[in-house]
Amino acid sequence: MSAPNSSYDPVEVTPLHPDEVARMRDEALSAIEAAGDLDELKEVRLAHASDRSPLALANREIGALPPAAKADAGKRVGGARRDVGQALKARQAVLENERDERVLVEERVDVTLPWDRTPRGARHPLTTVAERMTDVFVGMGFEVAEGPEVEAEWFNFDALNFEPDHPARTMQDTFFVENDEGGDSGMVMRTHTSPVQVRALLERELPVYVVAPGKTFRTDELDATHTPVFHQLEGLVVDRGITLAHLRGAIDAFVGAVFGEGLRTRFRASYFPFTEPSAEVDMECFVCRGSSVGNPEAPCRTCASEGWIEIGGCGVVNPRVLRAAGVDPEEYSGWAFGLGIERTLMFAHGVRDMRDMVEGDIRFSSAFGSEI
Ligand code: FA5
Repeated sequence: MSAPNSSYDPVEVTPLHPDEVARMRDEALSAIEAAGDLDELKEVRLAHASDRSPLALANREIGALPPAAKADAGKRVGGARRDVGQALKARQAVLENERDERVLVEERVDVTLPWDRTPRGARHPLTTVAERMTDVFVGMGFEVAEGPEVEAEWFNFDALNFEPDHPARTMQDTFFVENDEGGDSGMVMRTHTSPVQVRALLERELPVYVVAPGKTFRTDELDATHTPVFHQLEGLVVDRGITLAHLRGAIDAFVGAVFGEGLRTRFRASYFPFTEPSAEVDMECFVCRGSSVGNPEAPCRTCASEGWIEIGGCGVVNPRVLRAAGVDPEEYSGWAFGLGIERTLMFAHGVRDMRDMVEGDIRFSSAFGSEI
């Protein structure tokens, strides 16, 4: 191995010549100063401060110098690289600052601009009325029960004491559900919420105090007072010592809460296979309070001058229904009611035509406010 070349002059090594080092440094500093944004500065950093930059390559030459020359050359190149590093750092800070200020201006959000240009939706009044009706009974201690809309014929009819030839089972009233082969599936679109009575009795411990709001289906034509898809609120109480007087009290409380205090109610004898005795529930017309009856001078559109408005059906639960649900009618008795929710909405808010409720015109819902 030969001895180090002691006559080696670093000044003669071109990249280490003071003028050359100064030139590389000045070139780097002016490139840094000229960088207009952070991307350009990144390019400059690569060109003048990376491992392949002229100053880095010059630095490598120092290793081959004789020891005596290393310190001087190292100081020169190291000083130049330090100047470049500091200049890069300073320029980086300036450019980042400029970028932040630009972003603040370009991405400015004017919080004073109107934010609700899209009209707010409104819940359908049927939903809010159904909830209000339900709440009245929940306030009295009732629980909310549910059942399926596609219901077994047994729950919809048989368990409720509908004879196999009952007219309500025929195609005029009921949407029957076909099986995959197009035959009888034993399922129907429930024609009322009364099947929930049987489900509640089978699923719950006695006593039972439940209300069941829900969708029901009948093959009725859509007209001003009927729709094929409508809603009912079912009520059921089964306990010891229950009488019609309790039913009357619950209905009066409901009418008072939804239509106004002090309105009278009456039961008109009727027939449902699942209640005995059965009745239609009427309430006093809350518009004319009966003053239009026999008074052609002041007719009432709400009750057609009859003084009374029908709001649903009710009755004492037929012992056959209790037996079908495994309840001993000797020990327990009960009553049930079914109120039409569309009818309640019509009367409570003066909606004249049921078709308005189903056509989905947002202006109809909006008229009731955006109650949520
Ligand atoms: C029934 O559906 C019985 N399940 C009610 C019942 C329950 C009686 C518990 C006894 C005990 P009805 O078919 O009368 O009864 O219907 C009850 C209410 O539903 C009607 O008063 C009416 O408000 C509403 N309703 C019936 N058919 C339609 C229809 N096509 N469109 C809108 N509302 C209807």
